[in-house]
Amino acid sequence: MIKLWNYFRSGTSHRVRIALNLKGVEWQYQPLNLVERQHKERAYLDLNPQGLAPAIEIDGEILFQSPAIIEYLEERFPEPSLLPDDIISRAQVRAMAMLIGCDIHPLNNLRVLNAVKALTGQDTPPLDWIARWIEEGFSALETLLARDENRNPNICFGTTHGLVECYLIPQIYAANRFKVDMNPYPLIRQIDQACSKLPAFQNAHPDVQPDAPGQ
Ligand SMILES: N[C@@H](CCC(=O)N[C@@H](CS)C(=O)NCC(=O)O)C(=O)O
Repeated sequence: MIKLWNYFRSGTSHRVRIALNLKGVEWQYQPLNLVERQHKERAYLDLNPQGLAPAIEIDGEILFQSPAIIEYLEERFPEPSLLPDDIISRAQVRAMAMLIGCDIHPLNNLRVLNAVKALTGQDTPPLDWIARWIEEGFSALETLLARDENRNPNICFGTTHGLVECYLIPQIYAANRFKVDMNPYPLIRQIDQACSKLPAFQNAHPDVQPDAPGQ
């Protein structure tokens, strides 16, 4: 059985949960409490020396880094594919996903937010810092979505949910959590609405994970 060490509210964990669910594979939840710093405990560092969520046990191996995990899932379980068929479209889809995975998420990660708080002397989340990177990335994504005349309006690219949604939906969750104004992004909001009706996304949602408050 596939095991995923993850935390309900972690965006990178949420990505992998969506990818696993879109692939329709069974997996087991291994909670890793980031607030209690379980990701820095010896037992987890033995699995992932980087001490970040998530990590996955699959085919007798331990993998970490969510992009590497998702690429592995794509190759290991090719159907349904998270990527379009032709190589230019694949590169375009990866660019949309990386716009979030490389250029929004890392700047708003827990340890970066803690560093910003320490540098500024603030003891609350630096909301303007968080919004700045989300707004910059979402503006670019909204432009790409608007330019694409061939996509289904409920989907980021083409006609099936895939890699971009794995990255986008957790980033929207974070944007809402940190009260970022989503009004300027109607195309992104429509995709979010559409995904929220599908079991693969519903079952990956932070609020329904076993380690979420109230579960
Ligand atoms: N590039 C890594 C980033 C992993 C990452 O930053 N995970 C966050 C949770 S979303 C984490 O473990 N943060 C704990 C910390 O910053 O101390 C990936 O995509 O897996």
